[in-house]
Amino acid sequence: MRLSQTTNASERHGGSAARLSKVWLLLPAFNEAESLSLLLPKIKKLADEVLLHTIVCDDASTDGTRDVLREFDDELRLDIIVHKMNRGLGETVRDLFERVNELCSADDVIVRMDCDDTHDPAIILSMIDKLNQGCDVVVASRFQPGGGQVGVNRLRSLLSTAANLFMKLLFPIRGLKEYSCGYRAYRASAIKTALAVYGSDFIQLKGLGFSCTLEKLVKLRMLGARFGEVPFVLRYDRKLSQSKMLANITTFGYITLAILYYWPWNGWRNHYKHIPKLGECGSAEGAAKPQSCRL
Ligand SMILES: Nc1nc2c(ncn2[C@@H]2O[C@H](COP(=O)(O)OP(=O)(O)OP(=O)(O)O)[C@@H](O)[C@H]2O)c(=O)[nH]1
Ligand SMILES: [Mg+2]
Repeated sequence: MRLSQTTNASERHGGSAARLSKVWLLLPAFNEAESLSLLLPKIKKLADEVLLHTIVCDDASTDGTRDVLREFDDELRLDIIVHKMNRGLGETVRDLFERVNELCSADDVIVRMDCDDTHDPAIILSMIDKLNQGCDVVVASRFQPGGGQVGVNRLRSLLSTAANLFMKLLFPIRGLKEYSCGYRAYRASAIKTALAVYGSDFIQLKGLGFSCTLEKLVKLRMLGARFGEVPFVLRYDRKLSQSKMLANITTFGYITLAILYYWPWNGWRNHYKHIPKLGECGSAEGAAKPQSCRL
């Protein structure tokens, strides 16, 4: 049933959505009970269109997030990782990527999105199409024609534009304008290779706010990943939970990342110069074995 619906969805989206088979949705959640009860029904709708597996990491929420997840568990067959202590976004996303790496196949799709109901799951179909056009990473971008943001105040919008320009200057990536949005789709083969090559250093900046979002782009760029974007409207007007983004720590994290990358003595750009590029590790399944790709 689900597979045949995938075909219908793919027909509506130019016939290519089905080529990459399963979609693994990764949700980092910290005190998102209210938002999750609005978001999960939308994810349920998407599950009628594609073969979807959802993995949630509840990072020691105290607001009933777990109860909401339990409520939807039957319908969505959620895979839930529970942290006993709040560990922050970096460690949560690392755990999600490591879990999905164990479960997925190389020709699957991995999507990571926020749980705060500001990201619309419906655009995942166009992200898959873009992956099928040859990208390894597709970013939901406010800066593509048709994209934008609703309900973001001027100061925040200015800071976000400045941060994105800063990142673009320091880490120019072809095909990319949106650096700070965590809503992205990845070829599972790219994530398998990244984890094989970098190991637990794929996400190294764990205690530094949301800088791990930029770090993943930089590490995937060093692997020769191809990037693309699809237009995306950030619906900040729907945000019920408080923002957990600590601007000071995240800014400090961006600066730390730039220093680690450009550091003249064995900074990342030299240290990782000779790593195998995507597609050079044999099959992606082979790349998942650390020994075959170790530096
Ligand atoms: N597991 C975990 N998730 C977190 C933590 N902080 C934030 N998150 C989740 O990470 C996602 C991003 O957090 P948001 O507060 O939406 O941050 P943001 O989207 O960068 O910033 P906003 O623009 O304010 O929404 C959400 O799904 C949060 O629930 C944390 O400490 N642990
Ligand atoms: Mg958010």
